[in-house]
Amino acid sequence: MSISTLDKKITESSDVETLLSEHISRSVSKVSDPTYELSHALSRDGYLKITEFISEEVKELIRSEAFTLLGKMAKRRDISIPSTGYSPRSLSNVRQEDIAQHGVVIPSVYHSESFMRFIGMLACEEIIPNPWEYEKFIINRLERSGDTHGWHWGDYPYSVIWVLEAPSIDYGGLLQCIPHTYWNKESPKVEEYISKNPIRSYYHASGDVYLLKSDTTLHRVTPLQKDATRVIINMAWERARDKDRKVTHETFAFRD
Ligand SMILES: O=C(O)CCC(=O)C(=O)O
Ligand SMILES: [Fe+2]
Repeated sequence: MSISTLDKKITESSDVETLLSEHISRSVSKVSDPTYELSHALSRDGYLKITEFISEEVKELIRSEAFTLLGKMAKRRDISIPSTGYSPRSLSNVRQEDIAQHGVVIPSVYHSESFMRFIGMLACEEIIPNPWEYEKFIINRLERSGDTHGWHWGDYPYSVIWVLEAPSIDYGGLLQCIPHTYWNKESPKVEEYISKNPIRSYYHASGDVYLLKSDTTLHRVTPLQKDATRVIINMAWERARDKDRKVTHETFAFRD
């Protein structure tokens, strides 16, 4: 089935739900010990690649919606953020409220029961949609030489990053992570963490999807070495047990 046919067919979130849940069930059943092979790796590294658990149809639907939204609503940002040690954000993005208003597939995947259950299974705790609307999802595009999403932590514990398009490894745009680090928003000590800890670097190709323990994993996307396009969607969830906690939003400057 072509994507445009699929696009027309998917008018209800129940269709996305079925595509997601069938593929997740099939692929999880092939893992002999999910707790050991997946959850343990996530808690050790703060990172887990989950590409194989996501259906190709869902990836294509997400990709086509994201590129349509980018074409109409991308906003360029060139700022640095004090609460993350003045690290840079040099990229374009589509805001949560534009995705929520004009998108169908991205909000449906975000709210999918089977997808949240799957992420909760990997995290070994129940997750819920973020109580704060504006950090539920965002589309980010690096596009010029030097573009980067600088060092930061997430306000919420679990993020899934869908890499929709990425250049080859020699262009840069790598994810770098320092797991088991903690964000003090008044004194982030980013340079100290970088200088005192091993940094893991991960390359992602177009179509890769990964889960990040983003509140306790200091991370960034390295600068592009040349003009190129790297597009991701970030979806973020809260822990069910923290549904009433107070969260401040210092990085909103690049989401408004
Ligand atoms: O682009 C990536 O791979 C990471 C994105 C990210 O860290 C974020 O959106 O907060
Ligand atoms: Fe992040």
